[in-house]
Amino acid sequence: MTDSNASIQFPADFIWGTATSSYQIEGDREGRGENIWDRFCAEPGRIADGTDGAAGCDHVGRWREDVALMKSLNLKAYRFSIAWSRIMPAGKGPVDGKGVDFYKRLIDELLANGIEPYPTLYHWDLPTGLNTGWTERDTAKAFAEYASVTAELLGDGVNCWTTLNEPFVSAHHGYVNGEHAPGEQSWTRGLAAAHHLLLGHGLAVEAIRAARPGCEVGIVLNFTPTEPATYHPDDGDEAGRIHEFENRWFVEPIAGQGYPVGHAEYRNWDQAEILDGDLQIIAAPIDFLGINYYTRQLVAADPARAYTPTSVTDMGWEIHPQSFQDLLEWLHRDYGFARYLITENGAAMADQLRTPDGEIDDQDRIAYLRDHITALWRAMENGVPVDGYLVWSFLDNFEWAFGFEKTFGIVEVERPSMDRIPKASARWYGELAKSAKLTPYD
Ligand code: IFM
Repeated sequence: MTDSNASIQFPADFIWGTATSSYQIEGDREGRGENIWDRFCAEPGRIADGTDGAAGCDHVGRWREDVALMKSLNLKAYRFSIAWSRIMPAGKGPVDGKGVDFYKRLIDELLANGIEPYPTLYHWDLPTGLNTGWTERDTAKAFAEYASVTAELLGDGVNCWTTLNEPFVSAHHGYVNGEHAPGEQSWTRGLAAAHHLLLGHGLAVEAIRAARPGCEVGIVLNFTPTEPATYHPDDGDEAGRIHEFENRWFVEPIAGQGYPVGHAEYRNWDQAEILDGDLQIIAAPIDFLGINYYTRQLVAADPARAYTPTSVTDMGWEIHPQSFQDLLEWLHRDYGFARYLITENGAAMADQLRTPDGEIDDQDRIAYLRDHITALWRAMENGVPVDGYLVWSFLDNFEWAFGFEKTFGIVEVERPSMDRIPKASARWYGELAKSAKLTPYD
């Protein structure tokens, strides 16, 4: 519905919230088993600023304060991830009651404050105690076991689970380009990892539904709309290949369409990892698709034809809200999932300006959020059923290989005090969450 001032009124039950992940914010390294990021960060040169995520944002020490802050910002949903090695320190076997209690208390506190918990079971922090990576089939089975135990132990207050966060990034950055843990560089192993991640997802869907009949289950996929930078045929081929692996590879098997043929052939994938029945398991019906969107890419096969965007975030990612609308419409048209949840969208910005009160005055982040939420609205107007929108991120946190240099939060975390200071964007987003009304332009 659009009123005469051209402002957008979202439905009253539209879900406004934020998102984080365990390794990026929790801290309390002693309270859990080791994971692959602990090891990766310890290798010299892996993290740009030489830090690691061990201290996170001390969320384990400050979860109550964090929930109170969310409530003060009128937020109605919080997506967080559960650290597998906090529930099962070795990845399988004995459960750690302290870890379970931490998440139970967090979930109870969220509910007591009217905030819906959206836990994700895996956001990249694989326990090293498993002694296997995602290249091994056993990891998928261990993940399903962990999903079953966790849904059983924590499921009382949870209506909505997501299995994996961004399996593309786990497989590609972890096993193909080596920028993320465990830091391998092999297409063969990357494709094996991708298949086992998806298999783990399908097995976990079954496990969660068995443990908690009636709850909703989905997966979070990231998408980067990809087009050729020029009309040169090589750029078209390159864009098609990248689009197949970054955008289609994960959604198509989940939608029951199997893997895109072109990329499998291009990589000479012999598909030895696919056993009878795997594709049916992966295609287990989901209740909603979680979508992470940040940017688009225009690709050139030859650097001489490279496209240089004019408007970028501090990550160098092009700001292009129209691609967000197009993405949502493409996904719904081609795959027709029942519902969608925007599980991440947001921007790292330099955050150098302050208000007279000393708060970060991030008008650029506000503009990014406003334009992307407007694009989302347009997709909804065109028939895409989206339930809610979760900003990445609630807090400035450990941005993986970039360390703490890149700040995505709507709340600043001052170091070393770890004090939380809402930015102008937090106030702006809090007002939007309260009124559900957005003015597309200032
Ligand atoms: O910080 C990450 C998050 O862990 C996964 N999605 C993208 C974010 C920004 O890079």
